[in-house]
Amino acid sequence: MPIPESELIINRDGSVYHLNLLPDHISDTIITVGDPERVPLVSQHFDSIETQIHKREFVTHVGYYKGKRLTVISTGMGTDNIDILINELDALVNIDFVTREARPLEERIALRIVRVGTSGALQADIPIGSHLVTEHAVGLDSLMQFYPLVETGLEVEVATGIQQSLDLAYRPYCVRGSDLLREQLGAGMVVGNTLTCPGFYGPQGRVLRLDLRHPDLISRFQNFRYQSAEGEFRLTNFEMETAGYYGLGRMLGHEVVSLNAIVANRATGEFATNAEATVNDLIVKTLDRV
Ligand code: R1P
Ligand code: URA
Repeated sequence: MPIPESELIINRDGSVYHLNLLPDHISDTIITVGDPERVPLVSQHFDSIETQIHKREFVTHVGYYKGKRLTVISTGMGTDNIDILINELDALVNIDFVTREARPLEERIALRIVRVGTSGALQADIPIGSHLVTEHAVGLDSLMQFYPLVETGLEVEVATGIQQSLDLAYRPYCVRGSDLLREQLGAGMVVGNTLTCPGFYGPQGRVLRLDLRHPDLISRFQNFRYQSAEGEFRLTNFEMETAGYYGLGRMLGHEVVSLNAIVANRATGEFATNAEATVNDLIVKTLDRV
């Protein structure tokens, strides 16, 4: 059955609705960043840039790094944008835009999607300036209320434990990312479990003029532990997209990894004095490894 025009929206030039991209703009490895201004910070390292496209918060540069074709896209903030990003990227490679039919299962294309983002550490032993690769992501956002994500027993138990420790009305979701990409790209990085929050302030325990429902939210996150056969699980860092990437990546069959430049430490109360250098180091490391 062809996918109706209201569901898969194709612009007059044949590009997909929000990303504004054509299938030919998608390389098999895609680097994603939250901040649109970070896209040129990635592509400045390219040998050449063949295409630059911009719509809303989605800025895309396509080019070559040491002979390898790469697409870098900005997403803006939050898992609602990741819903758009991953669904539209998947449509670009796995749906025929003329017939509006999805590829048969055996012909599905698996993308490699690498998030290069900033993040705040939760634990005192993860210093500002470090790079962290996310093993499990825990989503406190509502995106997976709308998809049939299948979680492992360990993932359900971790998520249920976090629900209980925060006294939440709903169960968060927990998803492990690509082991392959974590090993390939994360060598030498802190391996962590990332909490994806539906906000930067209250959901990450920040108080400006509003009090928190749980004044001890940060210490509840810091002290959460889950013992499994694999060892002790603890939460290591905060950001706002990774769980959405991992959940949608799993369901659609794409390899996804989240790399985090640690720019804040919530245990010590510090913020980076040179966040740009930590981010640029992560960009260069990523480009050299993909
Ligand atoms: C908040 O400042 C933003 O920074 C982090 C969070 O996930 C959120 O998007 O990532 P980026 O630096 O990639 O945007
Ligand atoms: N991004 C976040 O979401 N939180 C932080 O503390 C830093 C960057």
